[in-house]
Amino acid sequence: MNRERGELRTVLGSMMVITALAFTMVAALITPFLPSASAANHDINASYSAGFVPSDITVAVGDTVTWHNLDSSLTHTITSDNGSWTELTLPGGGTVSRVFNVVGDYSYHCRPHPSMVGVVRVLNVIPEFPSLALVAAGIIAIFAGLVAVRRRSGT
Ligand SMILES: [Cu+2]
Repeated sequence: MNRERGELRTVLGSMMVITALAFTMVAALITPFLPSASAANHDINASYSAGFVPSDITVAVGDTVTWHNLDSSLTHTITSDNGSWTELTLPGGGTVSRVFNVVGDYSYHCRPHPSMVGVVRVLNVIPEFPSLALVAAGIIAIFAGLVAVRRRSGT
C-alpha cells in the first residue's frame, strides 16, 4: 500500500544485515587472537640486583609461573608472605615453577634476600566468552534484518 515506506523498510533492513555481518565478521576474526582459555606459562627473572622481574604479574587460573634464577651462584626462594604455599627453592642458574589454580593475590619474597618481593595475581577469566557472545549477537541481528527485508518482499 505505501511503497515508499516499504522501500525505506527494505533499505533499513538491508543496512541492518550489512552492519550485523560486518560486526559478526570482526568478532569472529578477532576471536582466535584473544588470550586462550588454555593454560599459559609466565616467566619471571630473579636476581639479587634487580629482584623479581616482572615483580607484579596477572595470570589466569591454571596458568604456570616459572622463575628463572639469573644469579649463577645465589640461591633464591619463592616464599609466600602469608605462608599459603610451600616455599620453592630457586637454585643458582636454575628454574622453578608453580601452577596457580586458585583465584587470589599471592605476595611472595625471597627469604634470604628480603628486598626481593613480588606478587602473582590470579584471575578467573573466560576470555573467549565476550567475543563468542558478540558473534551470537551479530548472527541474531543478521536474522532480524533478514526477517525485516523478507516481510517487505512478502507484501
Ligand atoms: Cu634471593
